[in-house]
Amino acid sequence: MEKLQYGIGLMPDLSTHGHGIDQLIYFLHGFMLLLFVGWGIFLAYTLIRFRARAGHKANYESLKSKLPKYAEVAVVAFEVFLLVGLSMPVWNSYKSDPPDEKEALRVRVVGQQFAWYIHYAGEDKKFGRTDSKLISDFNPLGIDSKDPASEDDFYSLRNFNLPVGKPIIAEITSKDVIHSFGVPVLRVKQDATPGITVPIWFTAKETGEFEIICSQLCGIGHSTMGGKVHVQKPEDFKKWWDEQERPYKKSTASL
Ligand SMILES: [Cu+2]
Repeated sequence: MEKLQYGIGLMPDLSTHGHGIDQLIYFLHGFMLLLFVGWGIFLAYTLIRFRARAGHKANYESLKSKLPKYAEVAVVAFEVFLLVGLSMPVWNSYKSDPPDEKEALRVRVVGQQFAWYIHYAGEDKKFGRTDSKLISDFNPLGIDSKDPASEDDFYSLRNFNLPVGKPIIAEITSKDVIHSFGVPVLRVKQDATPGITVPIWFTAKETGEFEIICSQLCGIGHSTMGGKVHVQKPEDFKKWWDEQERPYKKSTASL
């Protein structure tokens, strides 16, 4: 794994869907830079041109009447262009292209103050039933051990292992307050809201260890609500997967 270079600009994009998002961010920042420079020059001009001089009185009225009406219309039109012309196509191309369910690895990502749990469905690809009433220190996700689908389920805390090149569908939710699941290098950011599950998807292009952050101020420990994405080669991921303990597995001895 090469060390990531964090220089000027965006973090490296290691996702397959991030290109349009990056282009939009660069365009908007370029545009804001233009505005900043333009207004800066205008401010400097007015400071010099209308500086206090003996015999001159301040005039508060004249600018009001001189601002042409079409300037306001132009601002609104440009904002509509940004939204409809640039943002919406990027959003649409991402949201209208979910990966094939059969191909993808589906996980649940559950936020809580102040950590992320990753719930894997196991070989049956079915998540065991969850119920908030079953949540305890020993069962942080409230997984119902009586549901047969939970037998091969397992979860990890703060560590999200996934295979490189495989589409991932992550169902984002929260146990307590609103968090936001963010993985900057995978161009992933989604609010985690209690009672609501929102699926997102992405495919990692390179192996490595990358940061998970909470992108929504969620309480006193918000800044510590991190984690790691471990993008692994398929064979390494398989090895990791096989090594995971299945806490809800009924031991054959008790049957
Ligand atoms: Cu949070």
